[in-house]
Amino acid sequence: MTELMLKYFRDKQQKVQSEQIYDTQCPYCSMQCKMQLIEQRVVSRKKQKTIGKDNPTSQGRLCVKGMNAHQHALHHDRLKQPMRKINGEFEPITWDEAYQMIQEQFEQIQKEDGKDALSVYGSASVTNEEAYLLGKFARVALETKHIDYNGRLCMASAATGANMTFGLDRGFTNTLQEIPNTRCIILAGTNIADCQPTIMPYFEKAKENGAYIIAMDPRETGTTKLADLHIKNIPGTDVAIANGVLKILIDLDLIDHDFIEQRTEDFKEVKEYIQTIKLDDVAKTAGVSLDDLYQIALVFGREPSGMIFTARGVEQQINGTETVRSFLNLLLATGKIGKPNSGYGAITGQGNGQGAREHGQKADQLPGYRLIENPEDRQYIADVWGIEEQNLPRKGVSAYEMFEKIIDGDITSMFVMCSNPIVSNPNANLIKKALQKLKFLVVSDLFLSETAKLADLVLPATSYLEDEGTLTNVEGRVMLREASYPIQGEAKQDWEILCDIAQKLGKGKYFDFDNAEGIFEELRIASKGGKADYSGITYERLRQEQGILWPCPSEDHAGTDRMFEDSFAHANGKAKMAVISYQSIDNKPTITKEYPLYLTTGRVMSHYLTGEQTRKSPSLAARDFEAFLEIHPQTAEKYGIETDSLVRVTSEKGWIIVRCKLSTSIRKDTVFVPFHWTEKQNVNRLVSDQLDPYCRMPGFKMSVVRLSPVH
Ligand SMILES: Nc1nc2c(c(=O)[nH]1)N[C@H]1C(S)=C(S)[C@@H](COP(=O)(O)OP(=O)(O)OC[C@H]3O[C@@H](n4cnc5c(=O)[nH]c(N)nc54)[C@H](O)[C@@H]3O)O[C@H]1N2
Ligand SMILES: Nc1nc2c(c(=O)[nH]1)N[C@H]1C(S)=C(S)[C@@H](COP(=O)(O)OP(=O)(O)OC[C@H]3O[C@@H](n4cnc5c(=O)[nH]c(N)nc54)[C@H](O)[C@@H]3O)O[C@H]1N2
Ligand code: SF4
Ligand SMILES: [Mo]
Repeated sequence: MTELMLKYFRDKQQKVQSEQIYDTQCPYCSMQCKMQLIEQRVVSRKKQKTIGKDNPTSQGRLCVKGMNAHQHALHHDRLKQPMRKINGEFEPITWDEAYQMIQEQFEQIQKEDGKDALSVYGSASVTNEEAYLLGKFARVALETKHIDYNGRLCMASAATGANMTFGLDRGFTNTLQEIPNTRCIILAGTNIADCQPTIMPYFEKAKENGAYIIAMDPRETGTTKLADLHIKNIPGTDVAIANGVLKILIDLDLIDHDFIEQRTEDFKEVKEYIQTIKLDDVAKTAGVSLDDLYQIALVFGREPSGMIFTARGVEQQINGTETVRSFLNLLLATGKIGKPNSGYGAITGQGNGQGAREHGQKADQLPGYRLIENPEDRQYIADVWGIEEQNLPRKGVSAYEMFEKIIDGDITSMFVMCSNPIVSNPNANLIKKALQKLKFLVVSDLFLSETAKLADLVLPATSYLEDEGTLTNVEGRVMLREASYPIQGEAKQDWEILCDIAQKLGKGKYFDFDNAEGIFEELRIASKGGKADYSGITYERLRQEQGILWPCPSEDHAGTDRMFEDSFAHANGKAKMAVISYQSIDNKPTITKEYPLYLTTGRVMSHYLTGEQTRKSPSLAARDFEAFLEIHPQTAEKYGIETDSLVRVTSEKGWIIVRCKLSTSIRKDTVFVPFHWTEKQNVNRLVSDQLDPYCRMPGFKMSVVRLSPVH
């Protein structure tokens, strides 16, 4: 070998030796793409990049957010020590001091204001183990009924709609592998192209195979571009469309009589109501054409298979539950569920949007999708936890309602884990007031978020790179996220923080865990026999089988790829259709002279939720560095608004100032603002406090506003 060759091999070997590979999973959306962080040490500097890793769901693909996720996780702004606020300034303290402070404050508040004065606000971005433990922490360590989580703002209406209709809620009733073979797809209020980009090839393949795709959205998006038919309806009118389509299906006898007879109930009442509605009125209400309604009905009714997907566009409405149910009526009437290539998907949002809604973070819920007001469920979980059933608190209130309770003085302290409610809740001005009013606010986060800034105590949590655990993806597939990256500073895993606090409060024996797997072993038992049964799943199986779809009731059970093949989950095995009126929706916002435009809100590809993480990532922030208002050029002209100028947007609840982006892709009566920015750009200052009566979901997708130029 020549000296030159030797040098080449020496260099190569050195490079390999200084290259570390960490297996992980994207911290963002519900696709939970598997990926690897590759870290190279070049002289004394570290260089990182993230690449995709093969798996059954994302098949090695990554979107721009996943590729750049390490930029926020390794950002120098990461919290590295607990911090206490003294005279308005944060100062670092030790964990022991932090725990001491929590103990003193919590005990004092319990004494002064009662146990239910403590509250817990959780998240669907944490692992199943942490979501499970947080529910137990609230009920067993703090003994409060007040716990809810950010998923209330996300999946609540889809979950309630599916539970009411099918008796069970798993986001997608099938596997993604079936999508390419379906013949007709309705995408209602979902922008998968920007929000779950790595899912797109399944739909593109379906289209290649000849499927007819219908998208409903007041705006043109990457997703509507894929569609054969784009229904550009007025925000909040999707029930009218679903009802109109059902009327045509019934009138033209494009329904599946056998399926309706054998597998559903209440069709008769639905038919009676539907026969009273007028298609002209439906079309006018929704701002769409009769031809479009016929086209949807003819294709969906005639094709042998079909799927309906909904997401937040139709779900984040004050009639979100009913909207979901009106679409499920279409599936049931045409018998397009419980068989190959047909089914329903409520496209999950957050990384663990599915799992975190099953194991007890919700105000009315216990692990395994059990109910806190059901005597048998209470007894079962009390036994698993080793407490008396009568000591298990009762049902609390939803996420936004906890803030109302703070204003009322019923709640005086809050523990927030992995959420930024001041940016993500409706009526953000009230949220700020509420958080400021608390006697003691503790926030565990990666960064000093806008919410954390208001805290009395901030706890540094670990990121996805450092925190092992399971998450349940968009398919209902439980996946194990490996995490071996060295923990930064003194940050701790969220589950470890909960165990430590419980210990300090004298409840250590209920929280005696050394690792995430130990918590998962208890979760398996707690979910056994419940609707979301994880009892057959083990870490070892997850490693070998690359994820398992629940329910999985025993270790020799393969998991459940397709739901409802033989029966639905209600006691009589039937699905319940529902009479859903589009005409009388209480308190529905309507445009007036004072507020002449509809406002809808949502996302852009490069940012995630409240932006706390993606705004830290230079590659992502560079793509969209400020909020904007998408507005039709003719509407802009009407209100004297020039392109790229600043505009004040005002609703009954507040105002914001954002820059205008003129675009013909949006309806003329509607404007759109993404919600990834804070303070004066926080669009949730405009969103009202009305909630869906069934699931307490806010109406993020429809407000009414007026615009004025800022000079
Ligand atoms: N890039 C990115 N991806 C994400 C997220 C993110 O923040 N950024 N968040 C994740 C999470 S938690 C979630 S929940 C999902 C959300 O995923 P989506 O629900 O797909 O996202 P949104 O942008 O909120 O809303 C989808 C579409 O609904 C439309 N829409 C608004 N009002 C209406 C209406 O009344 N009717 C109809 N038919 N459509 C309407 C909007 O114009 C928008 O294009 O995305 C996940 N993925
Ligand atoms: N107007 C409007 N508002 C909306 C929506 C909308 O469409 N329009 N969508 C709603 C939806 S669907 C959702 S899901 C909510 C989301 O709302 P939020 O939950 O408030 O959003 P995030 O930005 O995910 O907040 C997560 C916080 O936790 C931190 N964090 C990240 N990982 C970890 C971790 O592992 N541990 C800890 N302790 N902290 C961590 C992040 O830095 C961040 O500050 O917003 C809702 N709000
Ligand atoms: S944001 Fe979603 S689609 Fe993009 S890499 Fe992460 S998990 Fe995958
Ligand atoms: Mo979400």
